[in-house]
Amino acid sequence: MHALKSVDPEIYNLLLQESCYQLESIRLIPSENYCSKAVLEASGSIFTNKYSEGYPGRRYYEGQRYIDQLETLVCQRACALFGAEHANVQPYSGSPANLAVYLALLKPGDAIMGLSLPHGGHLTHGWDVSVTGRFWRAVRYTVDRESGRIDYDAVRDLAKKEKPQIIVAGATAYPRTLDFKAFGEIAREVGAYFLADIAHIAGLIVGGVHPSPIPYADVVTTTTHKTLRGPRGAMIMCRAALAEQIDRAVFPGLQGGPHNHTTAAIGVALKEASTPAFRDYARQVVINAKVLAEELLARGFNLVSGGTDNHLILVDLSNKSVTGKQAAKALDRAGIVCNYNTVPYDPRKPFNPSGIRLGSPAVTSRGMGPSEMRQIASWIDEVISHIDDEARIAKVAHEVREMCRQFPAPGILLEDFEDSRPSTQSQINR
Ligand code: DSN
Repeated sequence: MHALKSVDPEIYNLLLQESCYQLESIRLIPSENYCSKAVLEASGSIFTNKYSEGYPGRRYYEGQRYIDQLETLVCQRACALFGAEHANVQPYSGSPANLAVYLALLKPGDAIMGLSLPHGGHLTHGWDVSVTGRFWRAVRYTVDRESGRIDYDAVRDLAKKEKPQIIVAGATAYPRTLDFKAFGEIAREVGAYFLADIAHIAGLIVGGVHPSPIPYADVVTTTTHKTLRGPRGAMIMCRAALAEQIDRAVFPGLQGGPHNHTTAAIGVALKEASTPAFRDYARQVVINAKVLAEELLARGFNLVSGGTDNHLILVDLSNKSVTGKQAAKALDRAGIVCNYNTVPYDPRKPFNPSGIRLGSPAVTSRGMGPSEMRQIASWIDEVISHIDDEARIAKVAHEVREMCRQFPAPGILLEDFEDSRPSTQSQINR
């Protein structure tokens, strides 16, 4: 980090502080993770210097002898890992990937049917404030009020009534296994395309602990930085028959030049995700989430759907006399980072909802296991039960830092910085 330090000490210092923060806190935001040093090296590489609008062998710029090889290799890795017929690795992130699918397959005003955002869906599955709910007609399915789960008969009835042109299966806050086969059948029954947005669970799918949508979906989108543990980016996979439409929608339909440094880093992540060690990782993510869920249940926390099948837990704090925002902020002061989140049928507003969302991908990447999950549940309970007791929260923060020191975070080496380790509590801006 010599060059960064001498050219821009302010950014260097923020990077150092963020590195310490990521090292010394328990990161439970389920969409976050730690990517490897190798992924970071590819992401921070000189591939960023090159423009390459177009696709391998069909570019609008010369000088593509290595970039063409790079993109071809990464697409091949994606197809091999997921069993897809075609992959496009150019989308800048998950939202543009989903937009590209709609641009490719829908006309303005067609209907997108997706899981309602407050029930665990995503903005780009047809929510009002998103372009996807403005340029297209949004049809929203929900989870069942009692079970907290998707009711596939209700989804089928809604699809038959509304006749959407595309049905989206995918979520940001749904703790249960998605039945992609059922979604595929419903889409076929009503003549809709089926898009599976697997952003949250891509790593679980390639790790063999969540069923794959590939046999059932026309198109699959995913981000690459969540359970897949790659750089911030996205991919679209589809049947060969849709390849040309999808590719034309990404470029020139929506985007200009691909971010080749990101393509390279996605390639590294896909290689890492194809190893037996990654399958072990995915299995452990699910085990850790289950243990954390059980420990929270034992402490009187209400979990949406009663538990989890995947990497994610949605806690409804209505019985705890704290809001999601109060809880998330107090936990952050204790060094436990999560996000406040609406729960299905939440009477509160999204900016101060009733829930918090927790996930196990990042802590599992650090090698934490069931005994650490038990400890984390105990700290969460302690903080939420003593939300106004700053001394108690500071005590937990100290214990959290002590535990974090025993678990190195992939990709973060303080030796990369010239400065000695800052005395964290004073320098980390919590
Ligand atoms: N913002 C992501 C999440 O936190 O789930 C989804 O895109």
